[in-house]
Amino acid sequence: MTLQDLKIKIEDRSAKIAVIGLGYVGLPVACEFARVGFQVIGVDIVEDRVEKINRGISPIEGNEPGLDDLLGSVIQLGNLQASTEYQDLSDQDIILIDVETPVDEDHQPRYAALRSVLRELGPVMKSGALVIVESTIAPLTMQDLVLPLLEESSGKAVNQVFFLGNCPERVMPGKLLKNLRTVSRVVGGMTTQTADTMIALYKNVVDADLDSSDCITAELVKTAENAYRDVNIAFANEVALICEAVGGDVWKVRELVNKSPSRDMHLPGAGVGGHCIPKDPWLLIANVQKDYQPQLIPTARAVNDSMPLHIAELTIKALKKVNININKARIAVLGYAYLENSDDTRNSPSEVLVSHLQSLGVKVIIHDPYVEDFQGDIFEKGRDCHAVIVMVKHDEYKELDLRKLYRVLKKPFLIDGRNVINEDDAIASGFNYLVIGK
Ligand code: SAJ
Repeated sequence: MTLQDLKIKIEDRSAKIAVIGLGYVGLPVACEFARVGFQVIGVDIVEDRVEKINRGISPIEGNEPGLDDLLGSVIQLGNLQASTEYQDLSDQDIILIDVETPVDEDHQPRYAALRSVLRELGPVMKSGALVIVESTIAPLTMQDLVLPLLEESSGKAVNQVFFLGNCPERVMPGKLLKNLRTVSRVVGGMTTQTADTMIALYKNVVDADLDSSDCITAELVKTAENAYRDVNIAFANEVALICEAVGGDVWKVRELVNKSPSRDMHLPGAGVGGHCIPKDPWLLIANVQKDYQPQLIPTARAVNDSMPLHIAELTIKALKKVNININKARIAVLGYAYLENSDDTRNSPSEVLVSHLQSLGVKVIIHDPYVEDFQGDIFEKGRDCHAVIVMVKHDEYKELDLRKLYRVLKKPFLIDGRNVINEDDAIASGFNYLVIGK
């Protein structure tokens, strides 16, 4: 089948779609194409996940508005079914790949999942199929890894017997479906005709710009947009550290800096977590080391990764002033998720803080209203603590009853890593209050 034939099948929605990887990206994508009338087969290696999905039950934790109902209805409709078998993809015209693309300890991309998908897919993929990688990948991955691996495993030639492109996802936990529908996408095709066909596909589910491009541009945009955010957060964090050193107030400084035109100083804080921002900057620079030594991006990562340890330092110094030995201290950490009002703890700065404090012999008690293991009564958790550290700006912490908290603590130290607590209230309630950047 030619791309022209495929485009016609897309337009009358008779094209058959497969989604490989039914996680927080793949599952909503599969549901969306099924919702608009395509026949979709989802493939995932986790048996339990496949079984749940076929029963119309979403395996995704956290609150994803609309997803549970949508999944139930497309399963009911029969437009979506999940399987663990690649063989079930052999008749699919379009194959979307949404598997994890993490980086490991030395910040190198780990493409084990992507490689195994390409190895399994090649032999079963039909002629004329269009394969689209939606996972975030380092620039040059399409050209140097995906294309050769797929040609080798399928024995088919790209742009002749199968077609290839990448369209990086731009979803955010907590609003997966909303983002999928309303955020623009860069559509990278190995050829412009491939990109056009991809746009015809995505037009069915995306109500935003679909920017036709080539594969390397799509790889660069996705990783650069997240590196942009990481560098900006690092800048805010460095200004906060400078303010602490010279006796400034970064919150006042930030407010006034942002009054000057085209400034957008981000929020300083206790660190940068999540599944995108800490990872994508490393993907952006992964394949350039031999030609150019990036400095700003790795340094920004180091600044952001140092913030949880800086919070620990502030706490240790405060307790030392009143002769409390850190290895005798009992400290409550408020917030374990990486992001406010979320239960997602991936790469959480709190994880770094807690293990560092525990390595110093501190007794750490964790509270987080969204994370199952750490829910419970804040005041019970705070009882007899020498200090409380706020690491996440969960809404609940904004209305904390400070007088009540003061009464249960052994020592009234309050270290605020996100500028959540009102300083005047904290001081009026008797706290020794410290906020990052001041
Ligand atoms: N953070 C700061 N200061 C800031 C902003 C964030 O310290 O000014 C911290 C947060 O506390 C968190 C981490 O950075 O620990 C990441 O926060 P985030 O707001 O960037 O949220 P994410 O990780 O969900 O990022 C997603 C990304 N979306 C996609 O990859 C599709 C990112 O591209 C978006 O820019 C971001 O959401 C967003 O705009 O909310």
